[in-house]
Amino acid sequence: MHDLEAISSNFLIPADFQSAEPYGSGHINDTYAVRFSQAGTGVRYIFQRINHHVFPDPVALMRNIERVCAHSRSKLGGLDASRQTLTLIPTRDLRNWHVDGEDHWRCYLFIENARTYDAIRSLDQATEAARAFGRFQGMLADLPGGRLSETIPDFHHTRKRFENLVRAFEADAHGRAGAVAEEMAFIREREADTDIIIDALESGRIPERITHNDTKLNNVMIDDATGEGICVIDLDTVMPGTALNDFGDMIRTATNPAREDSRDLSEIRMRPEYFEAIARGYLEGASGFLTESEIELLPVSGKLMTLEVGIRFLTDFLEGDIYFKTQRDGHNLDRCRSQLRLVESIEGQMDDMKQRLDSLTAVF
Ligand code: ADP
Ligand code: GN1
Ligand code: MG
Repeated sequence: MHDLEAISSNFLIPADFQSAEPYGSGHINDTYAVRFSQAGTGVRYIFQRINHHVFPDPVALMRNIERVCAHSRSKLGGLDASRQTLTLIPTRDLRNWHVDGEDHWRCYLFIENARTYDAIRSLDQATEAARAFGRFQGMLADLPGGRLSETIPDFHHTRKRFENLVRAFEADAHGRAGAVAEEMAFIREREADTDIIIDALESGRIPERITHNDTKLNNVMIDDATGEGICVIDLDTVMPGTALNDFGDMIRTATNPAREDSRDLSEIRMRPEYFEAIARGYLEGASGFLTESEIELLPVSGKLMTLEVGIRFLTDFLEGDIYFKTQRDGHNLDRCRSQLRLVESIEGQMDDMKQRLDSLTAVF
């Protein structure tokens, strides 16, 4: 726990500190909900310490976020913009982040009366989340000011993720390789899949776009009253990418009824009606900018993103749990196993997904 009273005193918040608590279930940053009294009324702000092991250049990252927030705000107009896009609170020296030794801190308005979900609850929620991510991509299509910085190079280079896994397995620095033979075999059988998106991008078959790159369900805030997907959050990885990574990660996180780290593999599955709900929302939100080649690859993208994240969880398990936050022994291995189970489930339903997508694209 950090001293949030001291940290928050560096930001231009005209209110009195009351309390702070760790918040949310993100795997990367340290997030706190901090409560203040503002002229007698309780208000909350979100404070985040940027994980500088994961993001080696926090200043470049914050410059990206400044541009993305300002552009989204200009697109939304005045009406309710502070609920539909993240709003950075400046520091007393008028920057959008505070440096404390090695740490970089930022502060956002707390979006109240809305929440994120770690596991999907309904078909409507899936459509709403996907629509929000689709709209977000649409808003950023004409972002001025040149290419965004790559906050993590090769973030979705699935082939390189595979190679890192093989290296970690061979090095076996923590003596865990013996426990993962089955998982390694499963992933090696699918090695060729790791090239599909990268090849499509490099050959020019699909375009580079500004994408979110971390479209898991709990990175979109859902309004408590209306159920609408109101605000896309967790903007650290907004950078050049492909629409397929964004769509695929929604399939990974919003078709499966179970949580990402569930140990009960029997409850893990891709539900095709949820695939359809996500595709509908995304196609509506992305309002016609997707190319035919992108649409063709949508069904397989869910499998590829799930495989990629499974590879990353297994790599981290082998490397001693240094990247993703963990709450128990074997947590990353449990997460990997659930992802691989989901890959299998998706593989068994490719035809069903394609048919559903065909019926939808006939309408759009
Ligand atoms: P991480 O990169 O660690 O995943 P996130 O930026 O996703 O961090 O934040 C973690 C959680 O904090 C989110 O899932 C969400 O529940 C909550 N959160 C983040 N930003 C806000 C905000 N501006 N208002 C309300 N809740 C927020
Ligand atoms: C991390 O930050 P969070 O929890 O939203 C990770 C994603 C993974 C995800 C798996 C910067 O997302 O890439 O897909 O965990 N973010 C980063 O749950 O690595
Ligand atoms: Mg997050």
